[in-house]
Amino acid sequence: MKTKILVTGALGQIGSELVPALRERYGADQVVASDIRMMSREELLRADGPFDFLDCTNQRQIQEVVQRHQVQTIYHLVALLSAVGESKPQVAWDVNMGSLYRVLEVARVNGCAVFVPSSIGAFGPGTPQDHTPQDTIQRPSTIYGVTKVAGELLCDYYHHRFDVDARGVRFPGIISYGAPPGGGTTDYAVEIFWEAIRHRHYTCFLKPDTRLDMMYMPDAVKAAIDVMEADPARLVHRNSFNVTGMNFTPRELGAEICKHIPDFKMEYRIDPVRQEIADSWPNSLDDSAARREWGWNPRYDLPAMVRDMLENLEKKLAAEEVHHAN
Ligand code: AKB
Repeated sequence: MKTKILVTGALGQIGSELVPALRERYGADQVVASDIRMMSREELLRADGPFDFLDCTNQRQIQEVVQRHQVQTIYHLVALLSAVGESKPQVAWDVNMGSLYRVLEVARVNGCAVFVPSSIGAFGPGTPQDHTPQDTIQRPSTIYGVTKVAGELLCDYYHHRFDVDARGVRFPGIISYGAPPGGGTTDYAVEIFWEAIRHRHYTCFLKPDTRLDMMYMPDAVKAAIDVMEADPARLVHRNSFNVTGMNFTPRELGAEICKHIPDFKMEYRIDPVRQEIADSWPNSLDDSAARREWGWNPRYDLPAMVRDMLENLEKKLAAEEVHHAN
């Protein structure tokens, strides 16, 4: 991979963990973090490399940052997620498609490679629900999904038409203890850990048997790096590869947490909007194309993820309490 890297949406759930991983791998100065939000004092203190304010719907700003830092690869993480997208579809289109189009244009002019995350949201009610194949029906029913399918196609177009090295993966729900996700349908699988540790109780907005694929953040970061480092000669697909780490329902996740916190209790108050979105997504993905074409091999299953999440989140919350007490 060309290693002068720009990450957009760097302060979000994925960006805040991808940036440190890229910096560790390629060098702190090689990775420019950017976001439309300015960093807080704590974030500034923790930052160990360059940061730029960047509104990705403004092509001139992207061009200026890419030129100033001589960027060769762009990780474009800016996007509104599925549930928040449904509450403001026009904004979701403007942000998700407007920013992607402008990033691809800047990449075309400057010869950059581009990573773009797609999602299980790129599938819809007409897609085969179990072991969803790499190449299949994609007729999503959310604006988020529409932008993800259109984004996959646009990335392929820029590759065929302009030789832009655009690659991506279809992420399932991502679980992490760093920056929280915002406005996703799979967010329950993150919130549940905070509530389990703090209150021994979680009210879930999806039905107990809603089965979805998920992935622990270290595997998501690994996927984003590995697909960009993959030998292009081996890639039959590009935008975007099915990837998955594990598969569970809210009930199964709750039962796994109970093994560590025996008095943990769950109840259910269904959010009809997010339930309908989840029901339109696959139960499980077939990620064999990613395994075959670039060696995708996740490290965390459900028990390993739950153990690691609880251990690290307990430490993080304890450290925050000490910090607030001082
Ligand atoms: C969401 O729930 O919207 C995202 C996703 C699966 O793309 N986490």
